[in-house]
Amino acid sequence: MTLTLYAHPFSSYCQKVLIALYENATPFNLRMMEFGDEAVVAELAALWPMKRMPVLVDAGQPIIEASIIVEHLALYHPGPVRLIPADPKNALGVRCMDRFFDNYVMTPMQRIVFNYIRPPENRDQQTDDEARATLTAAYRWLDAQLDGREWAAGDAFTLADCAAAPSLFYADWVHPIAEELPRARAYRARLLARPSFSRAVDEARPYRAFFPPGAPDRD
Ligand SMILES: N[C@@H](CCC(=O)N[C@@H](CS)C(=O)NCC(=O)O)C(=O)O
Repeated sequence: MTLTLYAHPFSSYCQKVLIALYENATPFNLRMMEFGDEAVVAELAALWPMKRMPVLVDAGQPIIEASIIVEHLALYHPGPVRLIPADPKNALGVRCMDRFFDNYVMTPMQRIVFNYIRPPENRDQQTDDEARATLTAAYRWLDAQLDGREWAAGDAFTLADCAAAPSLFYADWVHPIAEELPRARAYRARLLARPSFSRAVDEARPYRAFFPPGAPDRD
């Protein structure tokens, strides 16, 4: 078995897949998407013309989209940590939370960051306001969902937590989770203490200076 992951350790969607790989100690080769390395960008573009990372190559076949890569790993390279529950009804709940984190936490977080990357005269206050409003609502909803839950979809660590960890990590940097939402804040802290994510965070530490709006002096 040879798995190759096109990824960068600081990328939130790449971390989502790295967590899944680390959870089950799945062996893989990292094809590092180094800044400014045109050769690796050309390789990625040949695999996936959208040029988005991560892309997993399994036996010559490119697998795209972080959620689908985690599903692929659960199906073809399973390990002791079942990232997709065997019960289809429980799996639906996991996929619902995975969509929540991608659409309502990761996406607005990225909007704030991409808006910031623009030249100052092209930055758009409305984009920033709308993204922050989405994050505020998402945090509140999440806090209620987490009542009685250790992990995003229940008692077990799943795909939903792979999505939650990097999205909440970076979202809290650009738009902190309010103190009145203790369950959401404690959940983010639990994710940071999980060895798979703690490893991903440590591997990304050297790149913090590249976080466009500036990384806070904390995890
Ligand atoms: N829907 C994609 C999103 C992937 C994505 O946005 N990747 C970012 C890094 S976190 C990327 O490749 N950015 C490079 C670019 O935009 O050119 C997934 O779930 O994998």
